[in-house]
Amino acid sequence: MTERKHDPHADRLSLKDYGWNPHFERQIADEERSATRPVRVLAVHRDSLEVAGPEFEGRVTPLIGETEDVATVGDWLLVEAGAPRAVRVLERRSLLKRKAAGTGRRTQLIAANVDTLILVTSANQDFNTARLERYLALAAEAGVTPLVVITKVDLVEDTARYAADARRLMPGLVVEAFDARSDDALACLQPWFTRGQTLALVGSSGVGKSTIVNSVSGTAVQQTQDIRDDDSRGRHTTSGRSLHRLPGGAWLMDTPGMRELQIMDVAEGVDEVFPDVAELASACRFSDCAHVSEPGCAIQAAIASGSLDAERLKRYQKLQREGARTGESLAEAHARNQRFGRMQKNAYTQKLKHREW
Ligand SMILES: Nc1nc2c(ncn2[C@@H]2O[C@H](COP(=O)(O)OP(=O)(O)OP(=O)(O)O)[C@@H](O)[C@H]2O)c(=O)[nH]1
Ligand SMILES: [Mg+2]
Ligand SMILES: [Zn+2]
Repeated sequence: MTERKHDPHADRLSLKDYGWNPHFERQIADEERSATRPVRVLAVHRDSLEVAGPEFEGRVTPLIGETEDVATVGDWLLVEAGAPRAVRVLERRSLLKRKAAGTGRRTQLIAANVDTLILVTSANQDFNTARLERYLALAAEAGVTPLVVITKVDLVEDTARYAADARRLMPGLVVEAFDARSDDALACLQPWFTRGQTLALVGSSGVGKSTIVNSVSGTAVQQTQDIRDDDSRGRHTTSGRSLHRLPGGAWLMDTPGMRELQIMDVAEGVDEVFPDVAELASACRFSDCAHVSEPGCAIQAAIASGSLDAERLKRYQKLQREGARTGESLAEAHARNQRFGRMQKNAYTQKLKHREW
């Protein structure tokens, strides 16, 4: 761990530069202020966390606990002053998670405290409306602003069609399209990269997430895949998640491509992505309408009149079923988070009072 306090020449960033705000400040007990240091998790390794803050940066031993209680990339962590030990994770402002690949109900945390989620898709084979909607639901549920980026526009003739298709998915959705290897990437994304903002890139393998990180950083910080032959298909070039500070002062997180994105807890997220369908559903005669052959079904009427795409209804229902199967309600999750935050805080303040370590 590097103590930065004694180096007057170090280009010291403030807590705010790392993304700190009153939401986190409020969570610190008076006793903790002198005994701990807040740091941001930049990367998670097998047996250590890479962290950085105004007062130190380096590696700390991770906390042990349930999936949601351990630190993930983007988290704010209190570490003991003078010792590389994590004390507790501060309550998050946002949490992106998914159902871990394969079967079972295991959760995988993707990123914490992200302000904007950049959904990356390429203008060729990867472009898929259902997948984009899935990512949009993930962002909506986590309370994170989505931004759609379409890469590889140099490989197709009609970029405008892809961008228009994406814009139709959600009211007010911002869509940018560029060649990720060019200066256009930075030019298009610059307005989003303000000091202290945290952004994360998600999308399938090979769409150009790491290429974007490199283009906007001005250096090759992330490895990208140059040749994708049949042998390399399915292999991910980026294997872990990491947070990078950009020249303008924003934080950008690269993630490995996700082959399977299972949504959790998306009941509300889905309605936000499909406000048209949700609104029609509320106009059905029966509140438990299955939108199949019920009399007075507003959705079937809209499909018959051509104002709603039957495929869009199917995708909406699929995401809803998935969310209902895997999710606890938002209120439940929130209550659990708060309980957890309070519990950790109390345990730690008690410990400080009795100095029992
Ligand atoms: N022609 C073209 N190639 C691109 C563009 N963006 C990325 N590529 C290329 O696509 C390949 C994959 O890019 P990466 O940035 O490694 O993709 P990734 O999304 O990080 O992939 P994973 O790390 O496996 O998830 C590289 O060869 C890039 O040079 C683009 O806009 N146009
Ligand atoms: Mg990558
Ligand atoms: Zn109906």
